[in-house]
Amino acid sequence: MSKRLVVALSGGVGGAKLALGLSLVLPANELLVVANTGDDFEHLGLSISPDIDTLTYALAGIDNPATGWGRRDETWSFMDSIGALGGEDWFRLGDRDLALHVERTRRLRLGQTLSEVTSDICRRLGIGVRVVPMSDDRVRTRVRGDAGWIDFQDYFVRQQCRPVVHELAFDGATLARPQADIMAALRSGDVRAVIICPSNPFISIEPILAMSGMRDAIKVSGAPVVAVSPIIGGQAVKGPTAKMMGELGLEASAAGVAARYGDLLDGYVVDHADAAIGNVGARITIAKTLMTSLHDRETLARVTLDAAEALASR
Ligand code: FO1
Repeated sequence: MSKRLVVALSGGVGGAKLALGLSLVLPANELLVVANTGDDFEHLGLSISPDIDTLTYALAGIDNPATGWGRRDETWSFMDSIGALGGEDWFRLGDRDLALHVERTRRLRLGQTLSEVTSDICRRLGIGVRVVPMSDDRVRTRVRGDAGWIDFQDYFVRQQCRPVVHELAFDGATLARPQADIMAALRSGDVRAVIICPSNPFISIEPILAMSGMRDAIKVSGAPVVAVSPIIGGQAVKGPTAKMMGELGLEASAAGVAARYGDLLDGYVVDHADAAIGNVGARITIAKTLMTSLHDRETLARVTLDAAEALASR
């Protein structure tokens, strides 16, 4: 059996962009995307999984192109009304998006797992690629700022990443069981590449890697591990990555991110702006890593897969 499966780790908007690129260059049954669930939270009585939905909407082509999260062609009647009633309207839930959260919450309360719900929603949205939550157990990213520990979405959305980050924690990560299909895939011997998408390493990728057994399973897979830097020329493409790295006392650079992944990386794709990156303990590929068009997403996906191929055949 030739090694056929690509396993991608993704969170946030940047990860979803590359996941879409990979879905355009691979047969659907050869791509499994691991979705971060550390950003999940309960809000308005609903179970909300932002990184799963950002991925799902992008793969279904119904994502909001301006924000990268939520759906396109949205209406906001619910948000307007709940605001007028004095309810919480800081986390923007469009009317169409809201239906997904209500339905997912209903099914979870019936005892379905997050994976089962995600799989059915992907089927209904016509997505052939496997989108798998990193775990069906609860993992929650928390941020320690000057005022103490806060939930991730409170930090990221309600406070717009203003708090200085002194520490991050992934509550539940050491007890959470990595989702069984992911572990089966990694142990199958059929994985030809593990791709770490250009997501924020701390809030999107580390919760996945923090789960017991995940790093080992990736190493045991025998597949080359290739990450795409989420930082270009010292600036995060989107979100608080660079700010957070500075506050955590880390070098806010492509090299700083590689150092964070440590010995996990075999390959590292960085932008032309970071061509002088030097030795980071992984084989460097220089490419255009800013994805603004569909063509960019597809091209970067090919570059990343080619980098993995070159490593596999060394
Ligand atoms: N991000 C924001 O900056 N503001 C929002 O109001 C917001 C709403 C939202 C609703 C659904 C969803 O799936 C994602 C949403 N996000 C919003 C993005 C989300 O907070 C982040 O994408 C991830 O949690 C971090 O990557």
